[in-house]
Amino acid sequence: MLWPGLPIGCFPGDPVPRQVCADAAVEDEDQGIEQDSLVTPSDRDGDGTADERDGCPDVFDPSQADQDDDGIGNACDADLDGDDVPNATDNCPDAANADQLDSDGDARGDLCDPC
Ligand SMILES: [Ca+2]
Ligand SMILES: [Ca+2]
Ligand SMILES: [Ca+2]
Ligand SMILES: [Ca+2]
Repeated sequence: MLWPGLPIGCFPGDPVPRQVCADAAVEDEDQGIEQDSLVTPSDRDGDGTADERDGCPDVFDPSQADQDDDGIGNACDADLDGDDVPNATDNCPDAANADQLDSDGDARGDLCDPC
């Protein structure tokens, strides 16, 4: 028998530590009401990194990779390489080249153009 809202296995008499089941029940009842955020930092995307330290609090990115170290994780950074040119128009989205130099005009910046 399953109890709605509780992790599978959370029912009276089961071997899951009682605290795990109790926490799950509390979260379900509170529905986001600020209450024990100091005790249990919220982790909206459930990637194991608390929102306040999560480079992308709404994107599941357990690696927390942040190429340009700007505090915005790669998974949600509109400018991965931090050269102030948005990924969509950056001719080297993974290499900082604010000048966008493209000597041979093939739409790939010199910095990341193999030929
Ligand atoms: Ca995240
Ligand atoms: Ca970043
Ligand atoms: Ca860029
Ligand atoms: Ca670039």
